[in-house]
Amino acid sequence: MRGSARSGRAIVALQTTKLGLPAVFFCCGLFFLAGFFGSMIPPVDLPNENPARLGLYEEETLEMAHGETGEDHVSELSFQVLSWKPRAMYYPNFASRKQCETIIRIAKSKLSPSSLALRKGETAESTKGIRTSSGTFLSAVEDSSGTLDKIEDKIARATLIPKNHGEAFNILRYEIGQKYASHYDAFNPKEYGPQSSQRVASFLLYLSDVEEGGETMFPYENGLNMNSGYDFNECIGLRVKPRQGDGLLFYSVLVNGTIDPMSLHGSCPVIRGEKWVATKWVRNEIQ
Ligand SMILES: O=C(O)CCC(=O)C(=O)O
Repeated sequence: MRGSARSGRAIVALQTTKLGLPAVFFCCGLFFLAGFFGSMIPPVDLPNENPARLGLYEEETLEMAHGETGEDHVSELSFQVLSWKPRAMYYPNFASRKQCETIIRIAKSKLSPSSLALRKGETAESTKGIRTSSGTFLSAVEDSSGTLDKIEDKIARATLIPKNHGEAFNILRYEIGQKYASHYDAFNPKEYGPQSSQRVASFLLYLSDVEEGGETMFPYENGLNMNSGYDFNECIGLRVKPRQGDGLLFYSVLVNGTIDPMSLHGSCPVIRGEKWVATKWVRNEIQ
């Protein structure tokens, strides 16, 4: 009892003790001096550690010596690997809505029915119905707004292939019911005859959303459906829904330079809405 009464008094004494003004000034001064001198101490060098990797300079990018054709800055390009068979990557927000609308505006007045590269023995008549969109070819020099030029630069960074390997953009519009049956972008010389260069990669920039349908499909993704008598008009396999401003890159040629059989792809029919897409075919030779 007595012990607890004593400790009770001590608590009361502590609670009621007040610091005088001089003591407060003294403490403040002490903290100020500690901070001032502390800031003058040089940072300790951590051997063998890159400061950026340690997260010390989050806002800074480290400058790196670069070649004549290189870049003086570090930048990010976010993407998702959709498939390794075929190699297909998805780039969200690759272009802005304004850029997409500019491209559509330029292309709109130039559209004509899309055509096909014909295999030996094929005619326009025998291939009717395979590709039913309309479209036009647009090169960056035809676009005084500079939008296509900027997009080309970005595609070169994504593909890691210089932009002079790209064909002109093929801007496509699919209306309801229109589609592109499954096909290869690469040209097999056995079917198309000798080629002076080959399409190695395709970059699709979706210029519009599509309410329903219009997906880009890869029916043979990861070897699926390859031995089942696939009907090239059927919309199956990996399907990528178009979203305005997003990009899809896939490679038609394997690392060893041969055509990737799994790069077969097409456009499912549009069911509701309208689909706009800008295709950039990238070749193994300068264009
Ligand atoms: O429109 C699509 O989604 C596919 C286009 C295409 O296959 C092509 O242009 O080669």
